[in-house]
Amino acid sequence: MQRTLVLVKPDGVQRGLIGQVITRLENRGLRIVAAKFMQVSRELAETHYAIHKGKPFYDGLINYITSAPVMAMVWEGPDAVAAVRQTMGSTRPREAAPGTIRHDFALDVGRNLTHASDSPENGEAEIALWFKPHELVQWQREIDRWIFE
Ligand code: D4T
Repeated sequence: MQRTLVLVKPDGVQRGLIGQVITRLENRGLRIVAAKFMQVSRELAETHYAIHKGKPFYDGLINYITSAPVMAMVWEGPDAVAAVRQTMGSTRPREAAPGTIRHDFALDVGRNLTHASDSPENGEAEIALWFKPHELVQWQREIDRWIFE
């Protein structure tokens, strides 16, 4: 079972889309492992987006993610990283496939609603950055055997 970090970014929270994002991930069959509603510090934002430091959009990205609260979550499932990114759609919402969250709810890359880890390794690193081990809940759903082969 693979795990991935999901953020509903400030625009998603302000627009009342937390529930829609959770519903789509639940509908897909993914299982929630952790969630917290939080204001992102500059320090956390800069660590999370360290790879983008120096890029033209970096300052805007840090200001955006720290501008209002986010919903941070961990989800798991088979190939969860790829599955969640598929459900989110392309980083640039106007290139995202119809039916994906970013296609259906967004237009601009700087207001693309969600974040999802882009590899299993980054997923584990991001989960460790955003959550303490005791915040991750290990559990089974009654319905798991009808979703996980
Ligand atoms: P996140 O990390 O937010 O899930 O986005 P992606 O993983 O889908 O895409 P990314 O790391 O390439 O970009 C991180 C973040 O930067 C914003 N961004 C990106 C931007 O504002 N302008 C740009 O040109 C790019 C490439 C959007 C997402």
